Amino acid sequence: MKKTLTYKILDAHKVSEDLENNKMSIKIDHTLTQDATGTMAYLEFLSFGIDKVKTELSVSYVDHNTLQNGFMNADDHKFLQTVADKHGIVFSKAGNGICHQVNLERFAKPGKTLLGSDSHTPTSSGVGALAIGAGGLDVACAMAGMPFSIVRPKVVGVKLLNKLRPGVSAKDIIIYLIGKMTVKGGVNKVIEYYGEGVKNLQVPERATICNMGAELGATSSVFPSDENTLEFLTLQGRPEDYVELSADEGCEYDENIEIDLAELVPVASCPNSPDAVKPVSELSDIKVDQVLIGSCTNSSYYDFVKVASILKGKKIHKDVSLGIAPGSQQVLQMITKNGILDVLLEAGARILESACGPCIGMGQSPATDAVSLRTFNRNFYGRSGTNSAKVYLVSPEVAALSAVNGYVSSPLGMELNEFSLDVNYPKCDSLLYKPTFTSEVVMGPNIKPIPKFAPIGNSFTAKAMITLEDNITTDHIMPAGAKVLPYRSNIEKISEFVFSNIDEDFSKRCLENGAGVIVAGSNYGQGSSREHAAIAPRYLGIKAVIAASFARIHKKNLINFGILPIEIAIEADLLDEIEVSFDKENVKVVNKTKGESYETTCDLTEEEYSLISVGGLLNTF
Ligand code: MIC
Ligand code: SF4
Repeated sequence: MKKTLTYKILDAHKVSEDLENNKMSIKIDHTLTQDATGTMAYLEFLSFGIDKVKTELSVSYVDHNTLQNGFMNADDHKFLQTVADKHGIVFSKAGNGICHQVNLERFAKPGKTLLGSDSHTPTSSGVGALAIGAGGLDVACAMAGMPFSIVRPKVVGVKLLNKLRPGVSAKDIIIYLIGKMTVKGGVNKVIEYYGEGVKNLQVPERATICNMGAELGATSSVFPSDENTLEFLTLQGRPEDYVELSADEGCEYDENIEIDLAELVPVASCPNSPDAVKPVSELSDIKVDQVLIGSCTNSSYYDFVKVASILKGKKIHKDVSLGIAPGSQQVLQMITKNGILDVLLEAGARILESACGPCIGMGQSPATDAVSLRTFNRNFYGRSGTNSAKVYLVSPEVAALSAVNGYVSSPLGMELNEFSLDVNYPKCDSLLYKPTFTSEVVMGPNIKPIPKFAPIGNSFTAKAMITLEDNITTDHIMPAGAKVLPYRSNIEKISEFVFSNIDEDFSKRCLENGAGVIVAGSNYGQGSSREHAAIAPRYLGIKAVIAASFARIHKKNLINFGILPIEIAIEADLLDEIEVSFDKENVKVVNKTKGESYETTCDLTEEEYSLISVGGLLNTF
């Protein structure tokens, strides 16, 4: 049978299959963690009592919490470094760059499976790996050699034709696709790219597209590995990692989409959702206050070449603040050597650390009501740190041109690339540490043990602690940013902030009531992989989330921590009394306040059901 590239890789890693429940489990070759999810992941890994990771390669990055306002972040970094050294994990120190950019440069290999405790892990699929985002506990299990289970994904074949026009970017391809498929259109699907247009995209462009496939809710995205991949890996000094990979000619996809690259125009994701897409030409009367170029989506050398060719000899508009965060030390070294940094400085850019920074609200929050143009991947409500800010997601070309003009501007037709791409990439690995197995784990006062949770039981009555609309993000549930991120290793403290951007009293209300349920619309928990969005509500007494549908990673995180995800749309108001009873087959929900009752099938596998029954995965060890 002719196979898609997705199933070639999945089948080569298949450990077991449960066709009745449409699930499969796969062997994981590589893992990555970042600090904001990593401290939990390693606390979980340590609880297994295993000496050395069982993967081919595991890398621990520090890139999110690099602000170090107080001892908390630095405590986390030390913990991560010592765990890595002791247990056979490569450590990437703060300053080395954003996990996905560094992983693409230094480690990603075609044909390998990579599981990362960050939703943008699929960035590494740009070289033809199958890279998947997951909660920290799933990654901890993979490091312990356990298979990872997924819903057998549908494969969406995206055929790319022709070539992008000048001024149109890989970012426009993925924003266009998100506009078409919406933020829930990719749930339990892999987006597979093929067609003659693929060869016109370099690996960094493919990585941008795979990165933002996370905004479709997709399990992963994948590109074939071809001569461009070989060139990229050769420039990175690791041509031996190359394997040619593609789908079988004539294979069948579950869904088909065709994109003529030559017809695309610059587009933007408008506030506050990546799928609120408009052509940039329709936004030209919007005055811009801030422009930020960076994040794991667009911070490659390739991106800065284009930015510099727009900024060369120009000054940014006096009312605009332009921040630049190169994705890695390697990128920073390259732009320094090749004169790009000078161009950026002369134009008036502020140079930020090679880290996630403003993408996760760690600094650079815009002014009240300000318009911020970002080359990032998420513009969810409140994520920038300023609830009233209007954040637009755009390509580096749109960002750079708009920074000069002071208004949203379309670069369509602009010939770019004055700087050579043919450079020797510095193998700047001075902040990467191979394990020496000599450290003792250091747990500073910021690292608190993970709370133990009792099982929720098969029937309970609890009040609706909050009622929510569709597409609630993990940024709504468990906000990030400079104030909250330092507490990622302290569940009791971080639980004070659950839903705090939209409902200040949530955590107090939960603690007063002792137990509760969350009622929501479709695609609940979209966005990040942060398992804190499950653990902290569980800590506050949440026993079930009743939602019309769930995002993939968040649903798994809920199950992992013993919260029952119930997939059904119900009517409820705040503090309505909700009775839940369930067994292996069925779930019954009664809104006792309204006198309405609902029934649905229990769509948990045998294994998931037993996890809920014992109070979560950690109780099984
Ligand atoms: C994000 O982009 O939302 C994050 C911050 O990288 C998260 C992980 C986290 O919350 O720590 C993600 O994408 O999974
Ligand atoms: Fe970091 Fe932003 Fe990428 Fe998340 S999306 S990994 S916060 S740069």
